[in-house]
Amino acid sequence: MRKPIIAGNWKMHKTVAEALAFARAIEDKLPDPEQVEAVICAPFVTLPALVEWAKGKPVGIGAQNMHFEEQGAFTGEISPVMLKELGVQYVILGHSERRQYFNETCESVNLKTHAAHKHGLIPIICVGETYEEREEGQTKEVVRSQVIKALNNLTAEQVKRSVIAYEPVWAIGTGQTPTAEEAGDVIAYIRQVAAEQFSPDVADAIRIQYGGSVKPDNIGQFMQQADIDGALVGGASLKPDAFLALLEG
Ligand code: G2H
Repeated sequence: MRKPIIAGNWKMHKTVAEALAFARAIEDKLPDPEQVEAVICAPFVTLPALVEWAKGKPVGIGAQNMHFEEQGAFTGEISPVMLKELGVQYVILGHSERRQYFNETCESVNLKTHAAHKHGLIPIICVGETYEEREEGQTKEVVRSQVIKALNNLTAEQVKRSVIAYEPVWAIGTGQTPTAEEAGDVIAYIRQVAAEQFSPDVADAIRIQYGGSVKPDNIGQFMQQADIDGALVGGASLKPDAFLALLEG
């Protein structure tokens, strides 16, 4: 049985003070970690305070990006070693905003995925088609290519510990979503790709989230799909009550 994983992606929102105010508002209401894995992926500068706050609480803390090198002349970058030292457990890789605005490629996502596993971080690997690709009927082809490249040369055990987030680019922050059935169909296809690339056993184990305009009032329909193991949520994860409602599914 795959445990659902609900991750908030705060993007470039919240100062340290705002992050801690959010944390205090949810800390007594977090759900049973046996039922759902709760994760907050926050801006780098808030991570030390959030990791400290989260100690002993049923919530994990993640970053939203990192470099694949351990150190070096990469001005402005953060390495997996630095995240690990802080006690960060997860890292979002290949979010479409990074692919679109910061030249993230399938190759760099693969290097980062290897680096995450080397340092014991759980990668949340984002894939998804643009509006034009969907209109041209290329969704599965695009997603297949992104998944195969991201997981290239990982071990079966590493893939099993990875999380994939299927986020159609046209659904991000727009209020538009595919139907739950459409999202479930693409996610079942991603599982099939993982079975071909690795094994049915690996495909059964890897958790695959849906992301893109998920809100408390639509998460339930996505979670009812057999192949959807959770959600990566942006805007709706910024308010404590909404985040708690998302964790309830
Ligand atoms: C997609 C998602 C979070 P939102 O980027 O990863 O954002 O829920 O605001 O569409």
